[in-house]
Amino acid sequence: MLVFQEIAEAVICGNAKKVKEYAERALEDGALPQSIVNEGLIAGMNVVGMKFKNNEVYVPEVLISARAMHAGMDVVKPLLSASELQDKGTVLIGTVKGDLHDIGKNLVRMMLEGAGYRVIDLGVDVAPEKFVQVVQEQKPQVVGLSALLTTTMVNMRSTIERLKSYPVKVMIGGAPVTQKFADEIGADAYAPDAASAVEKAGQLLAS
Ligand code: B12
Repeated sequence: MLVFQEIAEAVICGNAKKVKEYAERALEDGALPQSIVNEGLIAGMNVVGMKFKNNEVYVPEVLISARAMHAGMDVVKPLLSASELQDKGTVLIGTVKGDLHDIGKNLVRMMLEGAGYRVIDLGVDVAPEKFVQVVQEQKPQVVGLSALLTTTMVNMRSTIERLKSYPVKVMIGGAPVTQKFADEIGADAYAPDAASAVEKAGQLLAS
């Protein structure tokens, strides 16, 4: 659909007003909320991520694009959550200690909510003790850890170690994370993107 490309381009340009407008138009035209997220918002943010990596854009542009992406998220989020109302299980999610990146984690949360999971989001810079405390209180079946920095990936290991004595499955993700690293630190699952995170959560809950 052409409108997905328009959404992605508006995210890349950081035009929040246009992202909102195109997302609303896409919905009116019958596009699925998940497709707007995957083919428009995430696709656009991926390009921004690549441009940042290649020094073609800098931090302010990235933040402006992230804000534009959130404007689109605000349009589709109520529909994603309402699309499947059944409670499939609870996932506790957060970005690990020392790490402030939350765009990908928020996408994973929204996709999980859209797929019918109850999600408790602890935000960013979450200490291992905090994960443990909320696991004790809320008894989620799955914990999702996000890290975008090679320097904070180690905090996934310490969080998993502390969660070992609780009946939860841990799923990890974030740009520098790999299946190999997940195996090394004893994570139950790894997913490279938000759509596969939903799949993996389903597998963990079924196992
Ligand atoms: C946006 C961004 C920022 C923003 C963050 C805004 C925010 N609210 O998140 C700001 C400007 C604040 C920022 C700051 C910094 N950043 Co930064 N940032 C990025 C950037 C450009 C994009 C990240 C992003 O949002 N990608 C888009 C999302 C959709 O992708 P994603 O996060 O990978 O998420 C997907 C998957 O990984 C997966 N996933 C994510 N989480 C989870 C969790 C689970 C459970 C699962 C299953 C899956 C999953 O699903 C997601 C959706 O598909 C990346 C470059 C890049 N290409 O990744 C650098 C990058 C991550 N940043 C980097 C750096 C160095 C920093 C700073 C240290 C810079 C500085 N010198 O101050 C600070 C660190 C601050 C801190 N303490 O965290 C480096 C990291 C290098 C490294 N190897 O460690 C990168 C790679 C840029 C680079 N090439 O140098 N950053």
